[in-house]
Amino acid sequence: MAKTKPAVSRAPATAKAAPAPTVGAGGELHQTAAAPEARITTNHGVPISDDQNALKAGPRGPALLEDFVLREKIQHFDHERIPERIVHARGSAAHGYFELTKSLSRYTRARILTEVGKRTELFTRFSTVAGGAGSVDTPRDVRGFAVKFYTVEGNWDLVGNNIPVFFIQDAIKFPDLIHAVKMEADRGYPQAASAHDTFWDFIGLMPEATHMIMWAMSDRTLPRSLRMMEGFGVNTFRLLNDKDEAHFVKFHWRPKLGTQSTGWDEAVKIAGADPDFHRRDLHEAIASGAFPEWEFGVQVLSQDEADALPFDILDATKLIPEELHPIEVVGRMVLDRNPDNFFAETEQAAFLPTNVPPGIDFSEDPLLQGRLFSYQDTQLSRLGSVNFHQLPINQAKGCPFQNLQRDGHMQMQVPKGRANYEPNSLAEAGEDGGPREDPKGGFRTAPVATDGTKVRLRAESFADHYSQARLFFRSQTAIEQAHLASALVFELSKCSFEHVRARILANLQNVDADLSQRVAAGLNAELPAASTPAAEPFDMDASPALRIVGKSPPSLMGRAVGILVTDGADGRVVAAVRKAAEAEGASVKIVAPRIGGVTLADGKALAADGQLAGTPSVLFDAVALVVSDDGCAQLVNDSAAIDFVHNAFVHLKAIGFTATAQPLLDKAGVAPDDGVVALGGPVAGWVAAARTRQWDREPTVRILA
Ligand code: HDE
Repeated sequence: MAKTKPAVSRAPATAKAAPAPTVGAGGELHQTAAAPEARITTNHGVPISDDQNALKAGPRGPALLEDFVLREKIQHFDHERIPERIVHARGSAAHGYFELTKSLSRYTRARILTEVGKRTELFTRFSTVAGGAGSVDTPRDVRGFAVKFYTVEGNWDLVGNNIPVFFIQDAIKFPDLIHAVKMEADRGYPQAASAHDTFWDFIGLMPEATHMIMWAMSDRTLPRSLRMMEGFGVNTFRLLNDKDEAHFVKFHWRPKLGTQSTGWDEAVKIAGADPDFHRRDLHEAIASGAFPEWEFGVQVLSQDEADALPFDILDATKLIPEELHPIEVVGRMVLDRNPDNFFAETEQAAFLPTNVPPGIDFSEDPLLQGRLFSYQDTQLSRLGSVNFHQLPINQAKGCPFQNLQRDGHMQMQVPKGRANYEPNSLAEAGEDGGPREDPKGGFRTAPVATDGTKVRLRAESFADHYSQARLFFRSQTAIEQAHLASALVFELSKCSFEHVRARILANLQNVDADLSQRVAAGLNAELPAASTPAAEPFDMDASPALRIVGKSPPSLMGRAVGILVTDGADGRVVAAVRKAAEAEGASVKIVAPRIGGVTLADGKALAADGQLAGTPSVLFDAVALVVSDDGCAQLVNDSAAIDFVHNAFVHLKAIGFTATAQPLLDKAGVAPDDGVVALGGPVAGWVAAARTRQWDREPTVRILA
């Protein structure tokens, strides 16, 4: 028998709007709607009187089939999931706008690129590639950077990555690449990791991937924040002006916060501490009004300029060094609004490289050509209907969209009249004849001459697989080269096939002798002879633009600072650190042994943003230790506190400390250096150290290849 409990009333979430909830006979909480418009209904609008109990034959009896309220609710729940994206399943997105600052009317008639000052609404989704939708945010992986501009001439989807080149040259190899990198077919692991047999087996046999591998093994694949990533259209597109004159174009995004990365050990630990690290960071930044911003740039080339390059502009494994052909900044993107609903917007967003407004066109890049088919096609199984363009997030919001396509699953529009074909002469009978072609304003393809014999061949001009891999490696700073070599050692150490490791080393010999020697030494392997390249690599002038180190602005803008406090801490030091960090645009979090916060030396309470064990220092760019003698005496016996300090040190972060924190520094193995700064007086020294990583410390805390 159900027990009868006395009725209790609890404060409802919206105290004014709804009356107090009551507890029913079974102890369940009933929240009653105050007004008809607030009441819960079935999907068909029938008001529901009891959403706590299924209809049963007696209180202890079986449920009745008649209960349409129960059936509808459970059935909808059973079908809540849709297939995740085949690649780029894990993603985070935001709304924002694009503003053109310089007209490209010489090259294009696309209004989004010619109307200076006009703001165009957009939706941008960032993603990892290999992991499933529930995987972590910080694996070593390429990041997707997909922007949907709702232009007045239809949607333009610029579906790019945070790396300007790609693994393969021809779309027909894409399923193989993705099968090789994703979890292995028989065992279902590893999740979101390239460090395994099948990936490196494939890569060793695909020398064209070598340039991309340089990028993938660099710190570019460990972004500190989605707000701190560059973006690239990767494929070569065309711009087409009023006279139908065509130019090649490469698209670029440059983050205002600079390009910044974490270290590998840090990324691994972040994955445990906060699997949603990037998603949370983006959401919190936008919610706090710190709107991420990117410059939008183009490299525009005539056919002659493209022909003069020492590589083929149609080959997506090549970039155009900006020292060779500058990037012209012509606009900016600001992300200023979080999605209201993750599923309806971020999950249902469908990006299509085929979405281009008049004035933008494709090149013959064979990778791009395959993409032009794939994205539309994949939505049919992912979103389940040819009408996915009618979902609010995918609609062409900047302009009307209408044609004579009809019906299909989930048709949400109600087309009027009889005109569902054309040509028609219904107008002559006084009826609506429907929409018509616009030969002048409509999309036109660049009138590019083309002829050729049907062949399955790779162009000779695609044969050089190593020159740009070499360019990338040799353009890096010594720190970045060491990270890249170490990443190769790490990944290949997870590859159990000796013959695959040898093949990769043989390929690396064609990139750079020093690199291949360092990797071989890191594997304790013999260095094999170089593999025979399809085309002899050549040396190019170094491109400093390909580095990350030195590219972030000299401030704490967009970074996170953690202050570890205990009871009895000096509140003046906490306030000084907070003020200095916030003045430079950092976000500050107080970390305390208990979530209820601490009582400072002056008796005042200080609230905590995070509890020590759940808020490790990997979540911050710089830390400060403001503790009392007693507090420190306790922390030296707490591994969470020791790890907090130790990891901040080995992850090359600035550590500010009050003299009272010295025992904790000692226990955590912190040796004094320029980044370990006493917080006795002014905190300017700590701020200066916190603006960058302590690269000089690295050789003392890590053995790199
Ligand atoms: Fe994609 N890619 N891709 N890709 N891609 C998809 O489309 C594909 C490629 C990129 O946030 C899929 O809607 C083929 C290059 C991003 O929703 C799929 C080829 C670049 C996203 C697909 C490529 C990208 C995708 C999976 C080789 C950088 C996520 C779900 C010819 C320029 C977009 C979907 C989002 C997603 C196919 C290569 C970027 C399967 C066949 C090169 C950012 O259609």
